[in-house]
Amino acid sequence: MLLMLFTFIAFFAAASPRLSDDVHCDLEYTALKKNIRELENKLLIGAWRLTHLRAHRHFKTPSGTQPITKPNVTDNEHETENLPKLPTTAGSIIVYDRDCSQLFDRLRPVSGFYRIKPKPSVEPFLVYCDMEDGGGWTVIQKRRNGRVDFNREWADYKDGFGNFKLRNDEFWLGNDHIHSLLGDENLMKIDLMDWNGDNTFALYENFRISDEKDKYRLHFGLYSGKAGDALSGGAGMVQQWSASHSGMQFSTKDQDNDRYLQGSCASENNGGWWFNRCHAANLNGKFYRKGEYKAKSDNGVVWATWKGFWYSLRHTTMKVRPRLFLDSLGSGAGPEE
Ligand SMILES: [Ca+2]
Repeated sequence: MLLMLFTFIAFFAAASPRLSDDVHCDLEYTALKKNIRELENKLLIGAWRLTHLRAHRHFKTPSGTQPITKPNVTDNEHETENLPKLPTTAGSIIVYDRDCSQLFDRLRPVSGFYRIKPKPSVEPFLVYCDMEDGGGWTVIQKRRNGRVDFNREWADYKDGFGNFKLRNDEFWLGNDHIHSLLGDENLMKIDLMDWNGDNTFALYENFRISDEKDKYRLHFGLYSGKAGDALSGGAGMVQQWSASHSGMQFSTKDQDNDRYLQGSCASENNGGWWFNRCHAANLNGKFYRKGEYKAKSDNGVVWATWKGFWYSLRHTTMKVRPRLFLDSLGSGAGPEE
């Protein structure tokens, strides 16, 4: 019995350093692999951003003053072919961020266009990340200058349209992309600017849309902010009955899913939106180059609780990030009870 015990102890003493060496080695190998993957990611994103900046002439040569410019290239002629595409093949070392908030947490990059992959089943796609205003915002809609026509059909609103290269490019991210991006616990911020340069905003908790089968029906939670709760249709019960966007399906000029039986809100209002009968907010409306406008219907870029139905806004941004984003950074509020 003693002999057996002795043999066992001797065996264990001989084997255990080996075992712990192996485990240690494995751990080191895994950590090293993770480090390499992170560095490779940083390098690729850095190289991509550099080329992106250079292509848009914000890049300065090391000698200092002369930005790199290309002859005969205007802002409207985008140079997508020069931008290296981040790899999208399965098994590639690139691990895409879920959204701009995750990218912000990881790398603190500047605002710009980045590829994200909100869900494993979704192909990566390009989004504008607003890394200011607290950072980590994924932008789903932007109006700036009226260069992009928003009076489009279902397929365009489904897939997304506009330009995805310059800081002030206008776009709709696409209902499929928006659907894949919006989890339950998010915060949607809508930034608005009028033609005097005055700004305001609206915040909605848990903004989300259903999938195409349900015509991208709109859901949102609590409102806060200064622009007024136009998505709920305004102050009065009557307005809310006809203009609340809560629970409405998406409509475009070729797919009328609104509650206006006599006609098509999307056709009258020149854009795709979650129309009721018809709206108190339509950020995809027609872009007028002054604030106040006259037309047969209130078809401007409208946020009625701020400027009324007959004022078309100059800048709009719809952007989203996880609701608990600030807490993950350490907002100073301490842990939730
Ligand atoms: Ca209708």
